[in-house]
Amino acid sequence: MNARLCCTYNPESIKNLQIEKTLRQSKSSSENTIQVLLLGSSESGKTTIFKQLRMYYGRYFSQSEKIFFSNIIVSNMHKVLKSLVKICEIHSLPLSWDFPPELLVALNSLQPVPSDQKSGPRDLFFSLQLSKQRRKEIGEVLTHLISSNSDSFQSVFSLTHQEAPCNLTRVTELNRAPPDPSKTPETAHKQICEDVCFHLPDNAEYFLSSCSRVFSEDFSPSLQDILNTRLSTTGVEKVTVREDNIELGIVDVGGQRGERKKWMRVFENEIDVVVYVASLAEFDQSDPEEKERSRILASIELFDEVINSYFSQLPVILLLNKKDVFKRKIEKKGFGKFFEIDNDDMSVQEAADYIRAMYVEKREGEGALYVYDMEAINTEVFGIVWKVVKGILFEKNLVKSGLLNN
Ligand SMILES: Nc1nc2c(ncn2[C@@H]2O[C@H](COP(=O)(O)OP(=O)(O)O)[C@@H](O)[C@H]2O)c(=O)[nH]1
Ligand SMILES: [Mg+2]
Repeated sequence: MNARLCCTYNPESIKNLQIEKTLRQSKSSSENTIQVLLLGSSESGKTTIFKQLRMYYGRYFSQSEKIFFSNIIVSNMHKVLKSLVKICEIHSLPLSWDFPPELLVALNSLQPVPSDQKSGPRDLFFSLQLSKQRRKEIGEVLTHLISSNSDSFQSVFSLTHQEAPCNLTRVTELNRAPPDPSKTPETAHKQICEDVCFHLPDNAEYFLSSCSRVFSEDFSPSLQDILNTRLSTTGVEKVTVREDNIELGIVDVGGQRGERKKWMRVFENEIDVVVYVASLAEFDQSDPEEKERSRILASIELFDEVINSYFSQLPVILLLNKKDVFKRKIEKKGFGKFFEIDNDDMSVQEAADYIRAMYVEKREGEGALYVYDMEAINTEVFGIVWKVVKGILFEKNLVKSGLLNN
């Protein structure tokens, strides 16, 4: 089965094959290994956790990785500004395009990657080999755009739920009962896309307030900058660490919904524990891959598949991530109305528990389920949660080597 599926691993098939081989070898060569698979829908925070893990075990980022991330940050900032401009347009907030002539050329050169260029990370708008000069030009354009529109951009961040860049009635409807996508007429679909999906990336405020620093001559990304970057994962990444004579292999996968299912089959027999990462903060969004579906229900459905079919025998650790964004959203927008709950005074923890229950009730299989709230962006919180998770993983290793009963 693996050999057949490998054909689809393009463009990273060789690397992926090597990782699979390593997974199988480490599995057979030692009982003192635990293979952990990070799963979850896109943007839930898997790669952020993967980065934190690297650092936790002293695998710091090299100079060339820092250069790579500093370019991703430029791309992320560009994306943030595009979303901000779009939201301003939707809400008729004034926008100034009054650029000094010397900046106009640079502004006009900020073109997206042509849509027919399918290979490579799709959300990169700039070459990863940004020259100093190019970086400077982009910096001047983005800085000018931000400073001349700061009032409107600030208004976007402080929009209340009535004006928020999502259609409340529509999201509530999606959260209650997702319609059959095949029955959605094209026009309605278009309408939903326009209404529901303009949410700002989670790193918007962070990078917007870091603009002058990011474009300074001697910028080198800090750990916090790297954790805030967003680059959709293609293929598989694996890190292997050793602690207390136990080898932990942690695998981060990426890709679209269809791809994820293939990966799950590939890893079915190789993995000991699944860590499912779910974003608490997506309750007010539609699914970016299928705009006519609720994003949170799509994640719960994927979780259902993971724990009740592909990995039904395995222990699953559910990490409810992005508690910080969740808290901010609830304070601004409330929670109950998104699920037609009569009480719109729910505390942050009550709301988190409500989402937790939606996931937990999917549990049918025999394997254990552990659930923790998480803030992957926060190294201190990550450290606390990881210690608990590690305890579970190490206990599983004892079970595997026959020292404990399951
Ligand atoms: N504020 C905040 N942002 C987060 C958190 N976890 C992840 N992110 C951000 O969410 C975006 C998507 O995260 P990523 O790890 O790439 O998601 P993946 O697709 O599941 O790998 C990135 O910009 C991260 O910096 C969190 O707990 N809080
Ligand atoms: Mg990822």
